[in-house]
Amino acid sequence: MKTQVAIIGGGPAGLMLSHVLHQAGIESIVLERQTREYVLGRIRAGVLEWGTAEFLTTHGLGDRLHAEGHVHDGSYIAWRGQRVLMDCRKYAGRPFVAYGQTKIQEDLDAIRGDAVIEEAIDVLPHDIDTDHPYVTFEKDGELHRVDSEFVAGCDGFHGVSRTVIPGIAEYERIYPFGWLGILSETPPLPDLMYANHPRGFALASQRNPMLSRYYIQVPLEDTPEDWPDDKFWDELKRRLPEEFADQIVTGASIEKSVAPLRSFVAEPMSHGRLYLAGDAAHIVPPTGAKGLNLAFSDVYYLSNALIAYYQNGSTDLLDGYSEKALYRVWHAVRFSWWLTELLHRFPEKGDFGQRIQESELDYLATSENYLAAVSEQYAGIPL
Ligand code: FAS
Ligand code: PHB
Repeated sequence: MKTQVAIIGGGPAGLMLSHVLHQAGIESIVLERQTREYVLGRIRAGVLEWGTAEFLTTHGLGDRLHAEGHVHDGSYIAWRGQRVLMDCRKYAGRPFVAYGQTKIQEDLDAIRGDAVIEEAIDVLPHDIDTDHPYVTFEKDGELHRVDSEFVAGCDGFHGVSRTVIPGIAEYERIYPFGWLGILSETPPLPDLMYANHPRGFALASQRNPMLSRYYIQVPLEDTPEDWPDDKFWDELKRRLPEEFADQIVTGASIEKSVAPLRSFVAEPMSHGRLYLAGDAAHIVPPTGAKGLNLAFSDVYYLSNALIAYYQNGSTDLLDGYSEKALYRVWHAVRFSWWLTELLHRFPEKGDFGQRIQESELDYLATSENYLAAVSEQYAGIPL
């Protein structure tokens, strides 16, 4: 097969890149290891920065997002009976949208699913240091080859693309706990709420008026089986302020999973004709709700660079892609690390650590400048 851009990975980054390039008349083929059903069935992010919502809307993916997404001015942080609003609309001039990644994947699949070769096994990029890279893969027991001019590595943290970049630098922090998340067909709290509590972190989030998403911090070795629904609801309610715990409508969980927390950045994000985007190059703990938004900001920069190349032969944006994307990546990685350190229980830091966190939160409640700075970062820096 022959194309202009061979894209490895059919998650939000890979499909959005293929779609934006297609709209600009640039061909691409997307190679996805899993089945279409598997990719569509994953439960992940739920918060879109306004810039991401605008990027999706500009490219024809705004209808259901604006019809079913829930626009929020900000999210609450609660601790020791107090709470503050990280008010994105007030301090950054733009709100955010609660809209599930599952729905975005469905919207992208509907508009660009035909470009995907699913169950593509042993995908491997070759000759990325030349002007004629190609990608090989196996499907139905047969070996296939895609000749291209560029390769985009959108294959997530466990993908192959990053592994073929020689001498890549990796920066990592692994957190000593995970997030146990559940989905329940119950009405959510009106706003998102992050809670710091001596028993551990908790988050109340949402997908739609009858679909709630809740998370609690758990030891990494815990499994969903260790947390029957009743035990989960009891623990969640203990960690949220009483007046909100009383509002929680409980019910049977329809999904329950534990996600490890990690901060990770790979540099550079390009080598020769291979360009990384999304989780293939960086991972953030979900505390700052930045993971999906960073994937789309990478695609925003990379698609602009490829379109400029195909429209006027300019390689300036391609040459500057890694540096430009990494500036926004480190900004989000730092904010997500800071919020994770502030809101989670670190046993090794003891009660002194808990008091330090609470004192920082008290300062957040008394300093409008500090709250404005935090709200601006939660809103996300403009693309
Ligand atoms: P993805 O991982 O979504 O997609 C990569 C695709 O490449 C996958 O479909 C994979 O099957 C495919 N692939 C991998 N290796 C391949 C290979 N060798 N060949 C071909 N295909 C290959 N973010 C938040 O903001 N909030 C959250 O609550 C949140 N929860 C998360 C929970 C989990 C369990 C995970 C893993 C992530 C979560 N994230 C969350 C972050 C998430 O939203 C990611 O940032 C987002 O999915 C990144 O999109 P992609 O870069 O497209 O990577
Ligand atoms: C979610 O709704 O899944 C969600 C929301 C905010 C976060 C992380 C996850 O910070």
